[in-house]
Amino acid sequence: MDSESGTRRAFGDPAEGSDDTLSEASDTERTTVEWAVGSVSERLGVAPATLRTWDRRYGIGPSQRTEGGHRRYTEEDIRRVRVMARFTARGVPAQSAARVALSMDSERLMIETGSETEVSPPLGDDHGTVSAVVSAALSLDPGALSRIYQRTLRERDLVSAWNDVFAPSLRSIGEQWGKGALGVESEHLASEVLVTELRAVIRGNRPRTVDPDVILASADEEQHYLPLLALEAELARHGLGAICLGARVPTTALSDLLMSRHPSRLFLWASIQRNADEALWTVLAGVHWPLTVVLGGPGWPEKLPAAGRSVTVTRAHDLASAAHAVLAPVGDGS
Ligand code: B12
Repeated sequence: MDSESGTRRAFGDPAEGSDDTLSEASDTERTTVEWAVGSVSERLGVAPATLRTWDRRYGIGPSQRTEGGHRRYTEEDIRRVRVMARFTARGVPAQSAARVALSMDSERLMIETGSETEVSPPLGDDHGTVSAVVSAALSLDPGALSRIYQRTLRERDLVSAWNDVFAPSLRSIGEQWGKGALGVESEHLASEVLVTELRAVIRGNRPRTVDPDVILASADEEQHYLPLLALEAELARHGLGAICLGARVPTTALSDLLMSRHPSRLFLWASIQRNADEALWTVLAGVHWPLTVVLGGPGWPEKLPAAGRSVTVTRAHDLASAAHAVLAPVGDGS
């Protein structure tokens, strides 16, 4: 990479083409995430054409450009645009609004926009909401995360909230983490806050009685358990209270529970790859009462070992089908 593109100085005003949500730093000193016009538009609810005009006419725009000349906004650039948007919305002429916004230093911009972010989480369509989640995770902002999650849960049913917003946000966060664009602390925060909000749904819908027949667990050593909570919440909405054991349930403990209680339905989650020769399959081979085992997550082996004759093992590929399989009468493996 040559030095000019490395410094990302402003170029002319090329046509916008790239629609990337995030762009990664290309030199060693730049470690921040930058946002394309479309994403900024979704986050702030300001039309892309207006963003470009503010940049061209008043210098309220991105401090970065890609090598191809596409605009890239840093979080500070976005805060300045936010101030501009707030003033113009109140009727201040654009030129005066821009003068004030440009006079603000980093600290002032933080003060001016801190509370505003809290009042109106930047939601739009699904894509915008997912971007907002990722952005709040990146900024380590638990308040914004819970507001976005809560608002999503207010505006949609749980299955749609999970399928269209929460799971894509988690996947995007996982991808950004995989590329090194986002720290593991952001991943932890985004999931911790989601745990809290899903638990609130469970609490709000909790049936009077828990069915001791239904067990939900993450597999041995499996730390991921958000889908388990989503399922517990969805079952609760259908009036079914389950015993949810959470993450990393040792196979020995699961085995003891199965053998002592003889439940009729067991849901197991695995994000991380598992083996076909693990102890779980020996345990299931020893089950002699009607048991439906529903497996969720990408971690299960393609070819499943045989389980006991009275055991039906099915795979669920999404939240709705998992809920359907657990709610189905025992013996109905659909
Ligand atoms: C949040 C998170 C964490 C949190 C978990 C917190 C919690 N309370 O659950 C923490 C920080 C603890 C964590 C830890 C780790 N994580 Co992690 N994590 C994630 C993240 C971002 C979301 C997990 C999640 O809930 N996924 C739920 C959905 C979104 O998963 P999905 O696979 O897309 O779902 C598919 C299907 O299962 C189905 N589906 C979707 N939702 C539902 C719901 C139900 C009920 C059903 C049945 C199906 C279903 O549709 C999808 C398409 O097929 C994922 C990213 C990702 N893509 O999942 C990484 C991810 C799963 N983690 C990963 C890794 C590597 C780890 C660690 C090993 C990191 C480390 N080195 O320590 C440890 C795991 C240790 C262990 N032994 O378990 C990798 C796994 C790669 C792999 N396949 O091996 C991922 C994919 C990130 C990545 N891009 O690399 N993680």
